[in-house]
Amino acid sequence: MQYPNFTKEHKSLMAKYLTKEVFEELKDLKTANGFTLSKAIKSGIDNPDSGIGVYAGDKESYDTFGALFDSIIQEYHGFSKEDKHKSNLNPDELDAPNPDPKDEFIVSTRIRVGRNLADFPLGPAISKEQRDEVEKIVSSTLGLLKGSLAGKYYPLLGMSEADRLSLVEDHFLFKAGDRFLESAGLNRDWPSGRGIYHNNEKTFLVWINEEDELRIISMQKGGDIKEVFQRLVLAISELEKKMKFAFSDHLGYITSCPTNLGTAMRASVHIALPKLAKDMEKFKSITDKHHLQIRGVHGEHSQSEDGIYDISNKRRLGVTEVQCVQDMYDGVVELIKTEKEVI
Ligand code: ADP
Ligand code: CIR
Repeated sequence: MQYPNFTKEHKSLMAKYLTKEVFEELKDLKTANGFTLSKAIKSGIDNPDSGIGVYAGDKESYDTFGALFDSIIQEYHGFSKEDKHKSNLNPDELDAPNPDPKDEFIVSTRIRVGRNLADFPLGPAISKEQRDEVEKIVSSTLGLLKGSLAGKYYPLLGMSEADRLSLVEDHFLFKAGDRFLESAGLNRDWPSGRGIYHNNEKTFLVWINEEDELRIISMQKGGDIKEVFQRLVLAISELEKKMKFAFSDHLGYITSCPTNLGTAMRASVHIALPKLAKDMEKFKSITDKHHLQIRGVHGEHSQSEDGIYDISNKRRLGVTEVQCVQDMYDGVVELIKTEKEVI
């Protein structure tokens, strides 16, 4: 493998930190699952507009290719090689009374975590047989859930195109054909092994074998952020009794994209801020202060519609789950206050 031909358009953290020296050190290394540097960086090379540009094939990738991953993790999360991740999933420690009880601004709230099974490679290095096995293990385990978490698994294989599109449009299901995931090898054998589990109300959902083997999701209309967190915590604790997830004391929950390490949590609201949207500088100064990210309403790399934005925590590693949600909550309170003040 030759040193990549980076252009001016390659702006990812991978392009920034893959110096010739780092490349020479890592170019011939391979993990036990056969994952290599060239597989790890392919997405960032194929997609010059990547922000991160790198994926891991297994937990071992974070050690083997540490000379690259550590710098990216340090810059994105402000988390050093010596730091240890901390967890706190106690909803009693979250201070989050509904910031919008009249439903004037917040359309919906969603909190998700990524998880991967400890005994399998991550999606970029998994084989079709292993992926199908993960689907079987996870969907049958979900089938054991009771009460408010009880639901049904809908595999993508055999789902009508109309049903799939309506689940995507209504924000319940992942999109197909994401070019970043495509280059990372995460769309191989599509749609086999992929699917969605949900309860009847679609307030508790699990995506199987998208970017991570599980995305555990709690969501509902309105701004009762604490209720959404409580449901998620219940689901995580029930699933942890039945499955062993990939985890390290240093990096927390192991995910295929380094931005998701640690809590693997993204807590978001869809919120209407049409006035603030006309002053992006002010908007961004508030989101930056609270460590938040702005996305469009159809997920990452989408545009906003009708002044409605997806606002979520940016920090996930080295902060607890409660802090991730608190970051989002505190920022949303300030955004609503400012939106009301703008004439
Ligand atoms: P992820 O949350 O896994 O990082 P995306 O940014 O791609 O992934 O979002 C996945 C889906 O979740 C998209 O359809 C998006 O519109 C939806 N979504 C995210 N936040 C909310 C929210 N607060 N309310 C409703 N849907 C949401
Ligand atoms: C990029 O580098 O822009 C894409 N690979 C996405 C990175 C962040 N995505 C994420 O949180 N999963």
